[in-house]
Amino acid sequence: MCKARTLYPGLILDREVHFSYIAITKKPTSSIIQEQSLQARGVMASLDEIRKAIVEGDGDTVLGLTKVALDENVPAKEILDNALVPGIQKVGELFETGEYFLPELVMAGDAMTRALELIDPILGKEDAPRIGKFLIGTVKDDVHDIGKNIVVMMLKGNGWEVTDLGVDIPPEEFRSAVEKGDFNVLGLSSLLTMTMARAAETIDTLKAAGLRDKIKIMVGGAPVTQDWADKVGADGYAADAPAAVKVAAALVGKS
Ligand code: B12
Repeated sequence: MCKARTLYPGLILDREVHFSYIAITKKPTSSIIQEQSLQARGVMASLDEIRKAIVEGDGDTVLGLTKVALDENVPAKEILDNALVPGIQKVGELFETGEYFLPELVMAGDAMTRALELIDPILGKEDAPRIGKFLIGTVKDDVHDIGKNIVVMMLKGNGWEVTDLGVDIPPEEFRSAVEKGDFNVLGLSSLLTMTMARAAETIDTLKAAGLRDKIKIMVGGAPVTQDWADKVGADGYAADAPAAVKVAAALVGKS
């Protein structure tokens, strides 16, 4: 099905890399439309190869192929939505079914992070006017940041100015940033059931400091639900980055 063809002999990677025309069968309709449009523009880089390299935890290949795709003018958003995110989601499934262990997670996470660093500045330039200022971080005791970074990139790509505090951020640091800045929305990311409580503590800290009304608060991360968001008094919840963009816009009256 895939007609393999070497395009960039000068590209140095640590394993043999071949590029394929994108197969347009056995795929969801949206993906087919997407890839047909890529073909129409003569783009050869295979999003599927990038996805597979994420699953294999092969950071050098992910980086090399992502660079090629960008050189071929594939929009950063398409690389994110159709290669990087599906790749890391597959890794999560393999971990949950016991086929992958921690080392594979670390390698895939690292590969994903390297690609995100590459496309981040480009995503910020690809879109829309400024909507507002968004402050975000992963809560204390939690170092997961892949999902948060995707949220950040999609917000930037949709006109937000984003300040990312990073991971393992204590409530006090969020409080200080909210106090000093003029942010419209605060996003709290928690990936562990245990660290959801840290998000709730952060909201309480803002309340205690009299800052709760200064900012809208969104919570997210795999274990977080709308019910829980309501329970802890957040203004918004989103299950993924596209939804986060919509909810954030609605919170500042720009939906
Ligand atoms: C990659 C990964 C890691 C990597 C993280 C690398 C990194 N830089 O982030 C490493 C190897 C470091 C890691 C470590 C650990 N992990 Co881990 N990890 C994962 C894994 C496989 C994928 C997470 C991920 O990136 N998903 C892909 C992204 C795109 O999805 P996402 O994070 O959910 O983000 C999306 C949404 O949630 C939302 N979102 C995210 N943040 C926000 C914020 C806001 C404001 C909004 C609105 C939306 C939003 O939008 C995002 C984009 O669409 C998950 C399994 C899974 N299926 O989630 C386990 C998982 C989260 N890890 C788990 C565990 C247990 C751990 C460890 C404790 C393992 C250990 N024994 O040491 C440590 C904890 C370290 C710590 N203190 O934080 C468990 C958590 C169980 C639980 N419910 O508590 C999971 C669920 C695996 C499992 N099934 O057991 N992990």
